[in-house]
Amino acid sequence: MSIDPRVVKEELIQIYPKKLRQKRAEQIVINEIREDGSVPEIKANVRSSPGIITQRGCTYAGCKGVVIGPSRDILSLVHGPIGCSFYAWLTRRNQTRPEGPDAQNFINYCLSTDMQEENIVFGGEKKLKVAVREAYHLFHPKAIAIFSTCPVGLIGDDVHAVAREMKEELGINIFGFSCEGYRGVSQSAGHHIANNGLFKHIIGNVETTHDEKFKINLLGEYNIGGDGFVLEDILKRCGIKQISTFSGNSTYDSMANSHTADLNLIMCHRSINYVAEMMEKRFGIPWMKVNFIGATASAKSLRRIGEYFEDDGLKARIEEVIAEEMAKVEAVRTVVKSRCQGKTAMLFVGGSRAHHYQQLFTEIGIKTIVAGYEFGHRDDYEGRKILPGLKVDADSKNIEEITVVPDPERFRARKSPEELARFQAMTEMEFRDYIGMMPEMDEDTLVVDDLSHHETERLLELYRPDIFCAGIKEKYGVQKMGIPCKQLHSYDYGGPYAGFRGAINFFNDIDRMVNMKIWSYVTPPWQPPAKKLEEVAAD
Ligand code: CFM
Repeated sequence: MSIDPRVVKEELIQIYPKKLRQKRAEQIVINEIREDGSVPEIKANVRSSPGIITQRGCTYAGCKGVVIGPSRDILSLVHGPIGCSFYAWLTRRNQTRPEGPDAQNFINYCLSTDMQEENIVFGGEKKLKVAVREAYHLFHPKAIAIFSTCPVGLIGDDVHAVAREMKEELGINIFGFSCEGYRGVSQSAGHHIANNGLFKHIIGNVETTHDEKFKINLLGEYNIGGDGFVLEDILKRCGIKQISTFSGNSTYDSMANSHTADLNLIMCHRSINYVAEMMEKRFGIPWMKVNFIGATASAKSLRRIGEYFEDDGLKARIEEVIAEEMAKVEAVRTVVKSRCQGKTAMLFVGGSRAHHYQQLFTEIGIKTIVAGYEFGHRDDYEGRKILPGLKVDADSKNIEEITVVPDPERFRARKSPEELARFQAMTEMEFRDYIGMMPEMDEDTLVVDDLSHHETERLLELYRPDIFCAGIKEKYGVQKMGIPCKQLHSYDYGGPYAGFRGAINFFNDIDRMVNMKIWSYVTPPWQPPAKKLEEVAAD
């Protein structure tokens, strides 16, 4: 790539007024890997500026839609105007597989209190109670989660008091979330609020014991497009017992029983690291960052699990599974790579995938030239080592930090301090750590936090990448500029993309997209208009 990233950066921000230009200059960084392994500082997890068309969602989306929603038998009840429910209804492709035809599954439903003007003026608590009772009598769920939308906080309805009262009255677990859309700067605040709720109201409630030897929880895996199903299959074949997943294809009981596992594996660090930290403190379960996006990454993650449990039988089974799967991946990968080698990609997704998917592209020879998160924090970019020096701003202080102490009966250190130190010393382990996206990106690539619409257009014009990865809000604008856009939130209609089988799907889908001729027929808006039919005829 011959374009100087410094010139590009200047080009992206020069149109902005001075103050905004300064702010964006700190959110757009030219990557550099220094000798000590550190990377430049990036400004992240700060409010989007007015006038910017951001990709971000709201706190309610992060709490209800992302973290709690995928669990199938917690009944989600939204306290708010109907739009907050309707537009969030089944739009995230989190799949689930109930145990049988009679098992509870509420994912298809959309329950809302449908607040009206009268409730805004006189309060909505009464209406909320009526809705909770009605939902209970219709579905008899084990648990009901109440989610607050913006007006709830503005008018001061106390969803927590209602939840307590209804829990008493109905005798099931009912809890509320103060996840009003405006609570934080993005959906990231909603993740934290949801994590706190999981910890306070669910984890540790079910005491089933399991005899299996290698018990794990998979955290931050939401079964988008069936990713979770692929991983369940791999783990099972390796002989690893998955107690629960937070929260793809999960049930209330499995999450309530998750404190019986011996290791927490974190897929999406951004959305669930709080639960992992709290579980380690209260129950003594260590956590480890894994990545099952990409075949080599999957193999590496499985081997780390083998290392952690230090069992030769387990390690042997893991190697067998890797060998079997890798053979299938390689057959497709080499063909696809021969067609994709040298192409370029840009990735702008959430708080985790913009990093994870770079691995998959690398495996087929596609280079990521620009990437960024919508709502990642500095540690998602630069790695958790920066955490001790991180200033907590007013927006983050808004969210409750739970003080966690060891559970007097149930705390059990899974590994001794010596064992932990030994793991920590193994650089490959990413034990209680996440190295972040930037250390794994090339020098001189651009890293852009909270990308704006204007910047998207300029980047596309300047670099003309072979593929742009983002979401539905960006997709068609990008494609009208003649560049294919892969949705990395929903996977368009495709997937699964996780694990080995997922990698094969991804390679084939990307191969089709970057090599499809149709894009060369699109006239981008900045080029002269295509000739009209009569002009062509006159030629
Ligand atoms: Fe984690 Fe996610 Fe993501 Fe996320 Fe999301 Fe998502 Fe995402 Mo869309 S939990 S941060 S809030 S990996 S819904 S499954 S794709 S933005 S990169």
